[in-house]
Amino acid sequence: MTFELVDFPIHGNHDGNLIALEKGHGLPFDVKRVYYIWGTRPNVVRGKHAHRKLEQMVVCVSGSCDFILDDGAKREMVHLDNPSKGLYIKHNIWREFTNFSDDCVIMVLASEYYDEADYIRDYEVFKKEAGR
Ligand code: T46
Repeated sequence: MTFELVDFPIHGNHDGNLIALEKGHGLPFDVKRVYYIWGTRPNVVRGKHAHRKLEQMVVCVSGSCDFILDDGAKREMVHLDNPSKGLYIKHNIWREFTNFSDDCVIMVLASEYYDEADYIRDYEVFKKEAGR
């Protein structure tokens, strides 16, 4: 399965915590785009697509949610509830995410600019392209 849960080093002291991400230090790619998601109702299921090229680092900076990741052969669920952990999702992985807490804020660092042509929104097409 081409995803990884990454532990970020925390620069913490009595004032609180800080995490810095740089290419090669927590981030495996150059960041071209950042977006964040909040205010999603608990039972909504977002995602339901894969990407042909895009790689992303997903950080749940507040609250919690569940990511379901699927490589066409196997499905795994990852619970995100810690801003010091990043979910690194490579290309060709079907993702769905749901079970949002009221205070859930997800920040996503992306390796490419937004491009609708990079999305695979049909599960059968995804499986075919992934060779499954
Ligand atoms: C992903 C998961 C984790 C833009 O205009 N620019 C952007 O950079 C993005 C990401 C979205 N949009 C527009 C496209 C749609 O009209 O925002 C709207 C919502 O996007 P979408 O339905 O794709 O959102 P999610 O939450 O299902 O998926 C997003 C990312 O699109 C996707 O790459 O992996 O978050």
